[in-house]
Amino acid sequence: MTSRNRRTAALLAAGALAGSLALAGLTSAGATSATAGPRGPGHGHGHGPGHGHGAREAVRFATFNASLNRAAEGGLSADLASGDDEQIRNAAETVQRTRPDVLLVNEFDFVAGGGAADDFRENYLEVPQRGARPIRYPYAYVAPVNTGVPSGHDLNNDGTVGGPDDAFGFGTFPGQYGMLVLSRHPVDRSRVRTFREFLWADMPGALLPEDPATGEPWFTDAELADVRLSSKSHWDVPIRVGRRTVHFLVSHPTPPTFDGAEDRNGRRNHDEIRFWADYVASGKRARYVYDDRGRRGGLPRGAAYVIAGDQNADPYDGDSVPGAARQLLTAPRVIDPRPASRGAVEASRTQSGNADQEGPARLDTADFADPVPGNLRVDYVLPSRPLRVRDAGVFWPVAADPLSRLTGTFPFPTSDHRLVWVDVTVPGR
Ligand SMILES: [Ca+2]
Ligand SMILES: [Ca+2]
Ligand SMILES: [Ca+2]
Ligand SMILES: [Ca+2]
Repeated sequence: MTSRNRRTAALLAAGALAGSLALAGLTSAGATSATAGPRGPGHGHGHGPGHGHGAREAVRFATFNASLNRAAEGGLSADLASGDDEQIRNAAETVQRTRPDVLLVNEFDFVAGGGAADDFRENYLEVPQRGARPIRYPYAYVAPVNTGVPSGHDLNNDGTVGGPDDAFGFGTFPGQYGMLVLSRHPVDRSRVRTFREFLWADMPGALLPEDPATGEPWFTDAELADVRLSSKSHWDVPIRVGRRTVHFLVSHPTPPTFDGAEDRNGRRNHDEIRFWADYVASGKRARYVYDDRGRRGGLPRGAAYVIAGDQNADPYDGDSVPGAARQLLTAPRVIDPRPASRGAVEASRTQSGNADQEGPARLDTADFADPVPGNLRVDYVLPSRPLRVRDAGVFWPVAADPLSRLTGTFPFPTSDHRLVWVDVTVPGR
């Protein structure tokens, strides 16, 4: 109740400020569109008065690994409560400048009860950050994740049990690197499906690792009976857009690195990505799938979906299992809008190591260490037919753009990842 009252008060305050800052908001929207191309954020996409019929129908889906994780449990909550954490302000401003309608935030520590999601909205997103217009998300979805949850097994085979590498997903405390969905459209909560406890061994043809020295399975039978596929979680979050439902399929597969020759993380990354490819195929291919309530099967046939998240896999470069990212790019009915930025092209020229890469620099979404792995395309927003793509982009301004202060160079002011957005229209909404 206390939280609800605070929230209402904050909303009223934000509303009062919004009027006086409308001019500043319009000015900055112009600056943003210059960084993201002629049809970038803030242009031809509006919810306020004065926008055309077509523009009002577009829904902006986005993914942003905002690096809102902290080293210790409770750390993020404290920073969210303060309202003046510089990095969180930058993350909030990034969202305010790009204005997604439906947003996945990766690396947002899970806090039971939803207090972190409330504080992020009240104390940051609904507060104007450096002249950017506040943004209000009436709907949020958070749930527990596997990171930092002790498995009770020696999963990394170092001879001892315990620590972040033996958890169901890498993490130093339960919930570290969690996920958050924010939406301006209603979340159909009763129909959300989560796949946190799905067992890796229950995926037919799983790429389960072997010990390269012995050729024996990396995991014991007892471990395989417990080892979960999802390093955080996989959520099917139905979003109601008018009369239609769009399934927002979100996850954050483990990085393929930080392992050994057995490549247990690379293999898990591949299969975490494969999960959605099978799920959207529906029918026979998805028959093995079960959710955390025991319900079997994949997406309803023909349903509209948007896959979103940091997949930790580039179609061309980096350490992921070959073909891992392509599983999504070639999924049934998927559309790859190939979101791009000029900032990524500029970064590939000014940083070492990217010249030898195969993938087009303009599609990069993360500014990783150079020369290895270099900058990669790892963050995806992939809509499906019957949705229609209107526009897409990556928020990565060139250095000459004042908003490049939000993306920056290492050590990053906000995150090593960039926000990726796609505008779609929903037929028959
Ligand atoms: Ca261990
Ligand atoms: Ca590996
Ligand atoms: Ca880099
Ligand atoms: Ca690249």
